[in-house]
Amino acid sequence: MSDFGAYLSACQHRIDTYLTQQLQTGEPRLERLFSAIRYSVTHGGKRIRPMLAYACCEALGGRPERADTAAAAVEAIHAYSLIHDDLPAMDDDDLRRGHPTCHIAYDEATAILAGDALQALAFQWLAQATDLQANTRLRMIEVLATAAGPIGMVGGQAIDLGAVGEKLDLPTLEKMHRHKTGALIRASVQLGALASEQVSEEQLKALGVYADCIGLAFQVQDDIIDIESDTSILGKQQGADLARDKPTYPALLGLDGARALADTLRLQAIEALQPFAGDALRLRQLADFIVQRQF
Ligand code: GRG
Repeated sequence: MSDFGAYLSACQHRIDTYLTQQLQTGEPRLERLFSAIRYSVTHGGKRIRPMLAYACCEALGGRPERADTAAAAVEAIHAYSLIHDDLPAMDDDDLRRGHPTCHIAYDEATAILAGDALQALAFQWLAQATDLQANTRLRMIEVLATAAGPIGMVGGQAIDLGAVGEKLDLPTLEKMHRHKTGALIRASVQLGALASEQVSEEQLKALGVYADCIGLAFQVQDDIIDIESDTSILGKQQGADLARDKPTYPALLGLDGARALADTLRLQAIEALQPFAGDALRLRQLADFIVQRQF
């Protein structure tokens, strides 16, 4: 395994252990709810957001344990968003990460509550992280609430739902993704940086540029992976027909255009890390990983 592969595995192990510890209950009447929460959080997932939080904290000289709460909070919000996105009222999906979705494995009411609980837990964990200064915790709560709420992820989901059946142009597609997926990726970077408790406003600004570039690159690559898997299942013509009907980057730019955009964003992200020199190795590698991943 490469050095970076080992780093990813170590981060995944760290956050999985931390989340599993946090998501236990001794109350028998709450066991079904906690079981649904653990099922949704611990059944797979690349853990890109926690990795960004850890890598950012480390780039600023903070030890990984300082970023445990930040990493867990962003992953909890991400897990809640996937549970709710899969519900019949939204995407109505039966499978997530190759397993039955939460409302199929449990039931719809439990899935709604599991998502609600994860959202609340994210903020509870941040508020209770007494190893961090009170003003750091307050700022982290503000950053995460803004990213998750109506001018962030929830707003992006609303734009997406409101545009069903419409042909979106490139600026509208970008706006939707900057809210829906980009906002939480940006928060992962910001929370990791704040957890170091030694980040300047200038460094936060540079990391914001990095995060915006990788956030969009993440979505472009996600669209590319979707088209490539449709094409390998349905064949080239049907895959291309399906691709044209969805508001995606390959539909608007062609597959080669989308690949070029993802790479341009990757390079812009890496450029934004210049002030951090060698300290940002993991963040550079994560930018490469986000664009080169095939899953
Ligand atoms: C329901 C409030 C609410 C919001 C939902 C993020 C979102 C908004 C919906 C997810 C829909 C989706 C599949 C978007 C594409 C990009 C994306 C977020 C993919 C999943 O993220 P990964 O690849 O997932 O990091 P894993 O499984 O690795 O954790």
